[in-house]
Amino acid sequence: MERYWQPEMETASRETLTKIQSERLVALVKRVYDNVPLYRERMDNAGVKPEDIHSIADLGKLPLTSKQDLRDTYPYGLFAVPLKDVVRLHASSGTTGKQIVVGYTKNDLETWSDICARQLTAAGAGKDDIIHVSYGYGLFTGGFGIHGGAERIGATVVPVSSGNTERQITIMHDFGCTFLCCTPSYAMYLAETIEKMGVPKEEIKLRGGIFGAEPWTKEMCDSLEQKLGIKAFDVYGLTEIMGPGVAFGCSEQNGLHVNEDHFIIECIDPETEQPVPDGQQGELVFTCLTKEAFPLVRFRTRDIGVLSHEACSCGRTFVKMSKPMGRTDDMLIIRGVNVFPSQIETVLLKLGYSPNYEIIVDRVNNTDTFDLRVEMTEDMFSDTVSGIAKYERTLTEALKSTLGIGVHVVLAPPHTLKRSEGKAKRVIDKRKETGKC
Ligand code: DLL
Repeated sequence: MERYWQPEMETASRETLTKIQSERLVALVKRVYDNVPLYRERMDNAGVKPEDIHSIADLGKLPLTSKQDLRDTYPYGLFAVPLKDVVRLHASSGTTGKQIVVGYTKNDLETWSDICARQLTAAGAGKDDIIHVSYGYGLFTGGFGIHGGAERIGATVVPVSSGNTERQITIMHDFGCTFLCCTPSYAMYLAETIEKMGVPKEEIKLRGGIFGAEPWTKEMCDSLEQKLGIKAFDVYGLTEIMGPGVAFGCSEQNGLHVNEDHFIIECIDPETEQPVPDGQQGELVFTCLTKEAFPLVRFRTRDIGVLSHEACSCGRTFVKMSKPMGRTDDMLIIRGVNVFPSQIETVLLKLGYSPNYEIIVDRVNNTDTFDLRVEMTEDMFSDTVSGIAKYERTLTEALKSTLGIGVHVVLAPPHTLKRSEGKAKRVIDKRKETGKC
């Protein structure tokens, strides 16, 4: 049976949602025009005044905002309230450039806890649950975000944060944790470590998990459910917009509901910047309707997804976005072919490999090289040399038929590739490191 945290919003009619979004958009545009010089300047340049925005139908009149705008205004240039009203700062990791800083007022933190409470409730968590949070606590939004939601629903929160994997298992076992929140790659590592430590599966009380912060496939979800004996739910978010909870998975386990009373989502063609229809892939763009400290307008996420307004069996009316298949900047172009790491993960899991892999791309004599290091399972590893060569051939062929491009596969012994305690780093693009592209 599906439960809701705020049913009046989560199941509101499209008409009500449109009305709420329109009212909030009008107020937002006025707020940013009055308080954020960059927005005022952009709107003036585009010849748009706050009075021109009457409803969400006018959204397209507003200029788009990019990650570069956030970097250019570092650290506080896009804040819409004085710093004295900001009660918390978080920041992005800065792995793809200069880090960006985001702020929250007291009300913003309340909203954040509510949307994470919706997520946890949709996953079936409640007061009686003991929630093990292994997302990093700190400037990363994962730990504190989910933590706020877990406290809001009255659950018992175990703020373990990331790292020290064996200790995490001991805590999970001894404290009787029933829900796990971390990246899917770390959940996989935890599952592997439970097995390695010889902890009997029935002594681990987990029944659900909320995983996100990185792309993960349906196959990875099935595998996690089976290994940990849980129901696994997706959660999507990004530092710039709020952190975890911007969109959340429900009992249908197919797509993520966007919290539309707080965020407007658009899906655009990244080249033409025009909206694409439901069902068609595009770049996701978010507008923060209610945020006070750091409200972004039409922020280009670079995440690629698909929207659907079809009715969901869980009863929620919020639009659904597909699992983001990656970011435009995660997409590799190898010998002219577009390759997403998630396509490789799907093939690996279908063929029974573990989701531990490394993609290494380089350019030698003006030609791209494409290597994939994959760990064998224990069973594969104990096979004969010719048996292993056969696995290698089968995998190479399957990848070629999915990706449309040849890849050099190297099978590594089990447990030899580096595990991640947060977001997994799957790609080593030496062309970028050496300035060859
Ligand atoms: O990863 C916030 C978060 C924390 C989300 C915990 C979910 C759980 P950033 O570090 O700013 O914030 O990274 C945001 O991660 O633009 C996506 O590319 C990716 N991402 C986040 N969730 C998912 C997901 C947090 N469920 C970036 N599936 C986003 C695929 C995801 N990619």
